[in-house]
Formats: sequence, structure tokens, C-alpha cells
Amino acid sequence: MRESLRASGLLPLSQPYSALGYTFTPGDTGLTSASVLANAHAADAIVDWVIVELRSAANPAAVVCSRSALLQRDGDVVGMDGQAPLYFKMADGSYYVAIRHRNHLGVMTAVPVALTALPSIVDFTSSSTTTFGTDARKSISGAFPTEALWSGDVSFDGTLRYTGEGNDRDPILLEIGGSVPTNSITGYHGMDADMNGVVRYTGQDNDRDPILLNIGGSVPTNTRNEQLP
Ligand SMILES: [Ca+2]
Ligand SMILES: [Ca+2]
Ligand SMILES: [Ca+2]
Repeated sequence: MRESLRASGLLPLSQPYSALGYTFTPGDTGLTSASVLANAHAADAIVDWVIVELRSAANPAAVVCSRSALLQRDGDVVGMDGQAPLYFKMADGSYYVAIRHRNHLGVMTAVPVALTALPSIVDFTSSSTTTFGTDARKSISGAFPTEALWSGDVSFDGTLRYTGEGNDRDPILLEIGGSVPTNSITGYHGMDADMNGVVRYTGQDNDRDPILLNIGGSVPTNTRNEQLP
């Protein structure tokens, strides 16, 4: 994954999710340091903030604990020091594990995972890790095949929409000023679907095409829903 936001000094020191309306259970300080974000070590450089949720084995819609975390370029999700495994102040037990991102569709394990005080690995990049729902992840082929989150939910409402009410395309145009489609702006914005640090509506590397691509590529009225209960 690219580290453009970090390399351009755009990543915030505090988790961005409370400001987007997400409520952490029980609460979350979500604060890292400038030195963590300054770490340019290729594989472990920080890409962005994510949310990790533990959900009830009896009711996968119920979040029992959630916290913010940092995502490394090689896909590891780590704590506020940018390296250590993420921990939850919870009793040993089985929980559904979900990961969410501010402009990608979240995913969750298909079954509860047994967690203890020792670190456990949940590898959402592997197709052998089954996920809740249908087509929850995007399969990427080529030189670096992997399972990934669907990008383009710039409105952070759990659905990719290209057209119609509540679509994810109009906010991109609005963010760059609302009238001149060739404008662009730099910064840490949810509308930056490809996370290169620049919001673009048209032209090369625009943030609009990924939305259309990820709903199928041809029928603009299609939608794609996050597979979280
Ligand atoms: Ca790593
Ligand atoms: Ca959306
Ligand atoms: Ca962009």
C-alpha cells in the first residue's frame, strides 16, 4: 500500500473517526506521535488510521470493544507505537473481528475467533480467511495478489454509490470547490479515495473512477454494500 499521506505529512496524530461520527466502545484515546509517523521504514511505514472491532459471538451486530489502530504498508495493523500488536482490554473468549476504514468498506471474520492474552493473527489478505457476507473483499491479481478492502466509500456510510441520492461521487466535486472539475486539493480528506494525498475529480489518478470500478465498472446505478451486520 502507498504511504503518500504519511510521506506528505498529512496523517493526523489523532484518530479521525470520532470526528466522522463513529463512537468507540468503550472509548478511545487514539493518539500516536510525530516520531511514529516519521518512520519511513518501507514495509512498516504507516498508511493510515483504521478501526478494529471485536463483536459478540452471540450477536455479530453488537460491537463489544472497538479501538483505533494504525495500518502499515505491508498490511499489519498495529497499536499507537506503530509496531506492537493491537490489544483489547477484554476477557479471553471468541469474538468476531472486524476492520473498518474511513473510505473503504469494512470486513469481518465469517466466524468468531478465539482470542487470549497471546497475540493472534487474523489475516484478511488471505482468501483462506473467510469473511462475513458475500464478496466482502476485492480480489487483486497480478504481481502482488491479495484480498483487499473495497475503496471509494468517501461518505463513510457503508455503501459505494456512483450516482443518485447519497452517492460518493458528488462529495469529491464539492470538496474541490463544486464547479471546476479540473480543480484539485491536497490534504487528508475522505474524498481522496486512492489516498495519494490529492483529491481529484477528473483526469489522471482521479478519485471518482475507483468508485465506478468497484461497483462493477459499467452500470453507474449499481451499488456495493459493506458486508457488516
Ligand atoms: Ca509490518
Ligand atoms: Ca458511500
Ligand atoms: Ca487521490
